[in-house]
Amino acid sequence: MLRILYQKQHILFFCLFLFSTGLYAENGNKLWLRSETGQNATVTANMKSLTVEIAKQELQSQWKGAPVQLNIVNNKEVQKLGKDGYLISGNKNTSITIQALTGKGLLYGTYHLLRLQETGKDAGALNISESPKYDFRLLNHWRTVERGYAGYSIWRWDELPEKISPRYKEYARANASIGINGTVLNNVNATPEVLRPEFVQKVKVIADELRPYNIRVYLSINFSSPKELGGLSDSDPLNKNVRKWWKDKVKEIYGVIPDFGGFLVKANSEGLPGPQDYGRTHADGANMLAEALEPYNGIVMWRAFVYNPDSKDRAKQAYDEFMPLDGKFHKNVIVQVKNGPIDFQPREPFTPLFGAMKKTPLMPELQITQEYLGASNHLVFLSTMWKEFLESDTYCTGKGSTVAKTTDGTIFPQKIKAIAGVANIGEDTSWCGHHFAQANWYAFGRLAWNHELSSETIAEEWLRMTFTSNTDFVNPAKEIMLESHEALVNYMMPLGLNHIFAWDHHYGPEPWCFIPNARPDWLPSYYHRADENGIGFDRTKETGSNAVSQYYSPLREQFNGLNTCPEKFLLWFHHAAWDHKMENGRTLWDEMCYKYQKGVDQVRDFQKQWDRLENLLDRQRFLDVQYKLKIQSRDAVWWRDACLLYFQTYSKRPIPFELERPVHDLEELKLIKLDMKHHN
Ligand code: BDP
Repeated sequence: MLRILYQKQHILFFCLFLFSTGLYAENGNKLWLRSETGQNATVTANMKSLTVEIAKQELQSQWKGAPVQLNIVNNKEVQKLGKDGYLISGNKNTSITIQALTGKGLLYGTYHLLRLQETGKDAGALNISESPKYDFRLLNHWRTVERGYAGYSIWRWDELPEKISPRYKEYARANASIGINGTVLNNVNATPEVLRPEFVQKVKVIADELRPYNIRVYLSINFSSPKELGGLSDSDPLNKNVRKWWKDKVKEIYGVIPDFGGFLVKANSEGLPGPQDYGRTHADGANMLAEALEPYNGIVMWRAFVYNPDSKDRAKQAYDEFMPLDGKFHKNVIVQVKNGPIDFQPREPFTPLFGAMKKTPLMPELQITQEYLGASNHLVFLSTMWKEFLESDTYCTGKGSTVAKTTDGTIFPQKIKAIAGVANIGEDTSWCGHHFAQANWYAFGRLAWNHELSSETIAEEWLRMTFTSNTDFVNPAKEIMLESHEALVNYMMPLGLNHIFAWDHHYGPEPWCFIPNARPDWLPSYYHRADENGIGFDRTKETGSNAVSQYYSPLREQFNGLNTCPEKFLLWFHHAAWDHKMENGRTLWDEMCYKYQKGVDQVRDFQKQWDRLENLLDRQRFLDVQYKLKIQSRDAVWWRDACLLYFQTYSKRPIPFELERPVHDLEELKLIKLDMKHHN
């Protein structure tokens, strides 16, 4: 006995030793789900299904309170909450009941209860009633790795259908825990190959893995598939053979995957085929697919990411192409629109289609992966950016018509209510390549469920679940997160600047980039328009592209006026003079210098704040984040120097003398060529 005790003590000391020396590996693999109790909580359910079983197991292994009863019920109260909604009542010290219309509702309620426990909010009487704002809460996976910076795709297509990676289930669980219920498995730049029967078999295996967690699978399709794969003479949406090909294909898919979700389509965009190749419209194309999917309740998500090299203003094109089609789409079509009119830039005003298309449901497409926001190297919490977008007032039905309300059914009666996020998930042990990038996956799910949650709440939840509830850690870490997006905007593209990245990758600065014969709209100068007089893209009514007219009053007047335009969008809408007077009295040039410097200072502060937290978290994650912050800090200086030194060749003004001086030479910076292949 003594010996055993002695041994036990040894083990204990050994564990403590590992912990204190940091050998105990915390590699981020567990995400925000790390609350095993080692006990077996009492959980009963009034129904059996795979999904309810999962709910039971989650509670049994993690719940620390009184017995939980899971009940599927069918009364008015739960009916109001829809198929995904739930009620939680009771008290952690006596008993708890979760009620829902379906097993999915019980599963979501279960994760809610566990979240309350993990964040220390499960005390007292519980009386919770929840239902999601969007019915379709989807991740989009972009091919194997394109624009994902966390290693290879988690979908191991080569090994499927024979071999099933354990990560599929872990992925499903993580998503279910934050309410995500759909996933588009392949890139929007889709090859026709994905519709081959062999590929559909692979998709089936993933669908089977995800289904118990209430996650449906979808595919991106290539519009030319009937021609490329089916051997037809064309893929014209009005050709009856083409229509039949799609009907047959859809039937075949549903024969294998009965709850298949539908198609995501990128057409006539960046060189991909589409209905316009045959003189048809986006609506012709989308409706053809919608008809094929309708008998099975499948949906079409048709993307509005379109721009032509000859367009005078890329930012206007989606509106110009899609507005005339309003009301012409089938009822199971939803148009998927990026948050901003250009392309997931550090900051953009919202795409003016939101609120403008009144008879067609729109779904926001957000980007969780940080394609233009420092990839997996920079700590940037995207919730604040997404909230800024979702809370933007479109004024489509007067004050208060926010983007969120134009898409979640509040303003327009709409059959499909959906939101998508381009995933940042890869094979990396930490899933996302940066521990804090997990927070963006988490935040997307939470906002898709309830866009009214504050970024602060989301950050706090995530920190407590992922690291510790110790407020000495949580509060400063939260401060960093909440400030991080603005910091990135400052050191990369303040005041409405955008798309001044290096050629062929979207990581470092190259505002000077010039490639002979390149599409003008793929060059930074198209966006910044810097010259001796000033900088910025003139989108005003009088002298510019008049993109402002795509917004409702009073926004359009506000954006149109040089002195009424919010300064964060100044250079988005105006070509402003270098000496333009800013609100604080500085000239535009000086203010730009101040902003870049501020961004650098903010990241340096993040470093300081992070180092202070050293003893409050595990060693491995502390060091990982510390290392990434160093990169971010160096990158911020790189951005500041590159942009200021280059724009200075036009402004011909000094960097205000009280500010730090550049530490690089422009010529030296021009020589940097990053190989982003290894990032991809
Ligand atoms: C751009 C990406 C490109 C995507 C495209 C899209 O660079 O990889 O294919 O968006 O959204 O941001 O279709």
